[in-house]
Amino acid sequence: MTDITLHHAHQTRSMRSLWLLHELRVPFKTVVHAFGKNLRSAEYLALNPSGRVPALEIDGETLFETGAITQYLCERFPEANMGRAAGDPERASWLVWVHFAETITQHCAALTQQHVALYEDHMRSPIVMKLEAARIGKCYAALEERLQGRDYLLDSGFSATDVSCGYSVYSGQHFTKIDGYPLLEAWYQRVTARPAFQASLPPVGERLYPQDFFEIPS
Ligand SMILES: N[C@@H](CCC(=O)N[C@@H](CS)C(=O)NCC(=O)O)C(=O)O
Repeated sequence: MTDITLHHAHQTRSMRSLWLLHELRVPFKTVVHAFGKNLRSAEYLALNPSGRVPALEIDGETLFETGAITQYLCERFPEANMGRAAGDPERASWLVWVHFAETITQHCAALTQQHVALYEDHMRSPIVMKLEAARIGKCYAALEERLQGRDYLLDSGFSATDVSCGYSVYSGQHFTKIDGYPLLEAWYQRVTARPAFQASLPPVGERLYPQDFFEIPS
């Protein structure tokens, strides 16, 4: 049996890998880290040299970067049909939407920094907040466009693209609402109703984000 350990912090990008592991229905262990200085310990830096989550240990190898973890796991466990292998007609689209997820999340990360890490009002920049929120909006518009005539990001149905971007929209919703994007909203309801997504949510009282939505100052 494959030995898999995911290093995770609640509501962070590692939720993307956690959700995918649940979709793949493979046995794995989870080590939950507090989102803080322990990610800079020598022990953790040996797993992920930038001190970030996730890190994935699998049969003696250690991976970091959610995009790489997604590709690796989908190739390793093809039975769940989460990936589209080289040669598949949807391979290019699969790669694009798996990695587009990070374009969205870089803005979420900037906003998380502003709202969660820079907790004193005078440390925050309303200009940065507005800019980053508007840039998430552009990404939502791209997803809305892609979802024209589709229930999922690929024509062939649910895949790791929906997991990767689904997590991004989950984190983006703390800063920018999706109600102006009807297809995106319907897709988000569809993908987050999945038991694998529900199983990747934090337990009550263990959230990274202290609230559901952060208003951007006007
Ligand atoms: N591109 C990386 C980004 C990983 C990343 O930045 N993770 C954040 C959580 S969302 C983190 O661990 N931040 C901790 C820190 O910056 O100290 C990936 O997709 O895995």
